[in-house]
Amino acid sequence: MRPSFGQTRSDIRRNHGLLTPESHEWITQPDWPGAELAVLISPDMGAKFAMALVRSAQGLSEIAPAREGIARFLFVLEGSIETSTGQELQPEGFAFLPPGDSATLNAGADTRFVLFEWRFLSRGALPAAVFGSVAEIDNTPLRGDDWLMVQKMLPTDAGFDGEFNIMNFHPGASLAYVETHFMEHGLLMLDGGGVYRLDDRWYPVGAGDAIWMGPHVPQWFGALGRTPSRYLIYKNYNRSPL
Ligand code: UGY
Ligand code: MN
Repeated sequence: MRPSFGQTRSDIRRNHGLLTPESHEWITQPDWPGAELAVLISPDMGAKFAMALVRSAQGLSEIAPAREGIARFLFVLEGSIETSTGQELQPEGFAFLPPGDSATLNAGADTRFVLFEWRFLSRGALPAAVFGSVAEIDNTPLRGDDWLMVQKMLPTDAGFDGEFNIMNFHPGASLAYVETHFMEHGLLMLDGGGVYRLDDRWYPVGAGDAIWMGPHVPQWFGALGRTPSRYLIYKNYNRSPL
């Protein structure tokens, strides 16, 4: 598609959005010196969380913790991030930082990562920070189907108010049914591609595309091609609808 003719695959609707690379708007922010951010999902569109791509050519130093009450999840795409608490994240490394976590962030040159931020819903004691790497996380079949494997990056206990998973699709695999649920999603395609059904639309998607799925939006994915497809997906889990 030729962006120069005013076209894009990005499509923002009432209850979902597809955000494709050719329409990213890279901005600077006063509290992110050295970084450029493409904020793909934000409460302005109806979401209850924010999701951004962050890139830094020359590296980042001492990025301040999130604002009061806000949790962060970071997922490294390229380069490296180091926290002031001594954790180092390489590509496919991730960090969950609960509200109040005092770690500052540093990044090496040519780093790209995904940043999620949301107002944390605590049930008593806040969970501790979590650090890990996708390669170390168990891959388990979803509903017994080993063509669709899930890696859960965060512990599943009730102290967490959301989950961050990697969904791994064998070529030709699909979600078993069209899901509708009150929980939201923020998604980044990591590899491969296929067709994503959102509400009453079917979108061709590939690596680098991001999706917002609002509450109750009918959703389904079918993986196409000869290589596996993978996506990173957030879900505001462990919540009551009321
Ligand atoms: O966990 C989920 O709700 C997930 N299966 N949804 C999705 O991939 N769109
Ligand atoms: Mn879902």
